[in-house]
Amino acid sequence: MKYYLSCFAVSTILYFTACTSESSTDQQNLMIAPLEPVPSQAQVDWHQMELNAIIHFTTNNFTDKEWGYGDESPEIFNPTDFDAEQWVSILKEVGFQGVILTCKHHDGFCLWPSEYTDHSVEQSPWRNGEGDVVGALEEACRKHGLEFGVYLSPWDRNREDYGQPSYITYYRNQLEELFTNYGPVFEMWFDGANGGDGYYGGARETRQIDRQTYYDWPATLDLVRELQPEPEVLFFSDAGPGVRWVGNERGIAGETNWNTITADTLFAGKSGINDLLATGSPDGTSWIPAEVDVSIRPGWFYHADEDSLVKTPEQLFDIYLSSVGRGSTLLLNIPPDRRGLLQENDVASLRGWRKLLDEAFANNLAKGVTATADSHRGENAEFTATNVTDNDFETYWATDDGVTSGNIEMDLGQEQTVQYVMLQEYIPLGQRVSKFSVEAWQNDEWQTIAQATTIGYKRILPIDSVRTSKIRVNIEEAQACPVISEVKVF
Ligand code: FUL
Ligand code: CA
Repeated sequence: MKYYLSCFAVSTILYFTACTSESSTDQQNLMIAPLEPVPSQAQVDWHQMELNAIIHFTTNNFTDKEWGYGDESPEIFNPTDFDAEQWVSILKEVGFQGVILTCKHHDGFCLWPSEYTDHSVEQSPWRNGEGDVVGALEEACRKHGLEFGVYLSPWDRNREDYGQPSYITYYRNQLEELFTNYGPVFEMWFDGANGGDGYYGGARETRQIDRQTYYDWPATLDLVRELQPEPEVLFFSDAGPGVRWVGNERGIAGETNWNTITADTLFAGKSGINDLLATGSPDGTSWIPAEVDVSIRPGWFYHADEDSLVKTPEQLFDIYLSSVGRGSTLLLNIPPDRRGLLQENDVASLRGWRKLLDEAFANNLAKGVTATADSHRGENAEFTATNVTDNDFETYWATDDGVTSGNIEMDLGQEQTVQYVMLQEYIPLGQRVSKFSVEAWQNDEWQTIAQATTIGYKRILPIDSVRTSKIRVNIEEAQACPVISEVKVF
């Protein structure tokens, strides 16, 4: 009896041990290895913001210029009804998550009372020299729950010492002021325009700097990282390292849009560089997603004669499709007018645009429907196709390692008119899909209604109004097993 008991005990222990070790091996096999490079948490958060605004405001408002020469007197800066709360409340209302301000544009005029120069709001009649645009906007952002970002032009046409080492110290001192007094900053914009003619303290001449060496960017970025260790600041420039320029100012990301790129391939003057910025490269060594910066008006700054040229809600909607709809974040410029308010036409366009977005994407016809796939990872419930219709980015359908194609079918329950299909890859594990198509069930067979390459954080495919009861997504090619968070149908 004793013998049997102990035998039972031993075998039970062995049995449980075997089970546990077997299931942990299973778990290990099911775990999806990230496809490097992958985004940092700050980059994932940035992708999820989708819509950010940039505000261009300075003495240019009062001279009607796009690039101030640097000899503008601070006396001319005098908005009559400045109200940063008006900006932020409207931006929030229409869906922006963050706002970046030109704290200093190429003309050198500072929108905050910098202790390192007199060329600032402090010398202006606005609020008797007591005003602070940066502070007012930052405060309004915090109050309304928007992220705050800064643009500080490296090129400075006002500074006498632009081109010399002392200017770099000046530039860094100003970054320190901004990050210390107005942080945390979610994104820092380093503009690519550099050198040329300017006032330069009265010299009125043309100055060239060596773009590769003059600013010593690595040291400047390290300084900023020290000033703000947490949360991570995303640095925007032509080549990142946080976010890259998309290569045009028309609001258009590449139809193929990899978040990955090899930064070394991006040096000024290389031909085809703008195309590369728009598409990225599938074998890029860093995660540096493209940001689509574009202005709601022809210019970046406000000009009364452009009041009739504000982009229409329909134009903004198209820009949304070619930016957010191609896996980028949109950075839309809205310049306040001479009063210091967002102008009525811009506000009307923004609201009209929001209405179009809400109408187009209000009703996800695939929400909660049963989805089936030709296979799913380990035949494990954690990776079933139904994960793509649960409206949760964190749950996904995935295939086994080595399986780089597959399809997901969604039964919409009844005939519906489909105008957009939206897909999302679970980018924390890397960007994978390089070719896919969408089919609709029509006249008892599958008809291809869209074909595309990359997905990334979000891909929206406009469909020519199709009536169908079933949609099938075919992942045709991927760099590793596809990991799809969501498929939505509108
Ligand atoms: C460019 C600048 O030269 C424009 O004035 C504007 O600030 C735009 C966003 O970036 O490089
Ligand atoms: Ca999901």
